[in-house]
Amino acid sequence: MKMSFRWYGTGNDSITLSQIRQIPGVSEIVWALHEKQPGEVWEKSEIQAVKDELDKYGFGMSVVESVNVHDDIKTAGANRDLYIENYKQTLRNLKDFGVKVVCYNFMPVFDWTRTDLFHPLPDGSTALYYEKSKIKQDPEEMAAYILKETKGYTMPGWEPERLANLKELFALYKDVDKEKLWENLKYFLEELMPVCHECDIKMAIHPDDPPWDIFGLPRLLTDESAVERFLKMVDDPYNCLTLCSGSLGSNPDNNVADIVRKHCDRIAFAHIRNVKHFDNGDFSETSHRDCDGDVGILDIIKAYHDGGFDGYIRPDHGRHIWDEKCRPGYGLYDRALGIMYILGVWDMLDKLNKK
Ligand code: DNO
Ligand code: MN
Repeated sequence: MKMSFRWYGTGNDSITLSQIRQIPGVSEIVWALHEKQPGEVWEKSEIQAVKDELDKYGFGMSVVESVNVHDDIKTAGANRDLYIENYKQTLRNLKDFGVKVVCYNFMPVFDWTRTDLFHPLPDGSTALYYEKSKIKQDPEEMAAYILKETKGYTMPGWEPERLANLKELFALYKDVDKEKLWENLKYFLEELMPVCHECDIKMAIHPDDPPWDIFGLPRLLTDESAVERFLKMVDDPYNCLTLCSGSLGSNPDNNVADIVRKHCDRIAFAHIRNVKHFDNGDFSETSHRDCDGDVGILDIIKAYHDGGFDGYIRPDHGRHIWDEKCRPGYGLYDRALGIMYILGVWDMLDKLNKK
């Protein structure tokens, strides 16, 4: 297992690489060229600039999160083949810098969705929160709500520029039902697989978050049967998962540890996050400690350990604690605590196994 930490880049993140270096056990930075639009080629000179920064602190750059997928690829739009060619070129460029895993998602229009980015918890910290009753079925109304509630912060996919074109974005998906979306995902991956083999880069899809349809848009990667369908659909060792315990774990019916036990060899990247469920389907993100949430963090870590997981792992979102001002879910302190929790469990399992 290789421990990593997501970092948004100098000037784009409140956290510095020298701070991250002081968290025990982190060898890799999970990075991206965040200013790139979906469909654009990531140029070698731009990747080199990130490498130069990471090199100063001895960090690897093996995992990219995310190379976002253009809506034309998701909808089989007019320029899909052009954007797939660009994606292939990006993979070839990333290969030269030792990238081994590319995380992406295939959610229509939006990336993850919450109704509150700084929801107060009883201990005085705040966390990302999803309240079903606050989801407005009309996306325009939802966009206005999000812009007001998020107070200048954005969730990925919810950037004001995108929200301004919401009608056009929804129009692109009007004939794309779940089956069509599966077909488009298959087409995309079958095109990429030969390049993944050539470059030794695994494509690792992130599950949908929350793992159910919202705003009438279909979502695919929502439960164990969908994960199985996905892995069989393109049955290739380079077609992998970013298994996010918090995303799948927001649905109480999903048993994430079971998925790890069954598919450990196809998980290239593990996101560890805990979530607390409420009876009405609302959920709150919590600390990584097992008893603070409901996803079964200890079982999940044990399943990775038992499976001999040698991929990349990172704490996913954390709470906002100790008055930290940071990107929603991506502060330094609670994610560092999460790392120490994960490593504590992992080291103990190592030790017990050696006896
Ligand atoms: C939430 C995060 C996501 C993830 C993207 C991947 O769980 O891990 O924002 O980065 O969905 O494309
Ligand atoms: Mn995640």
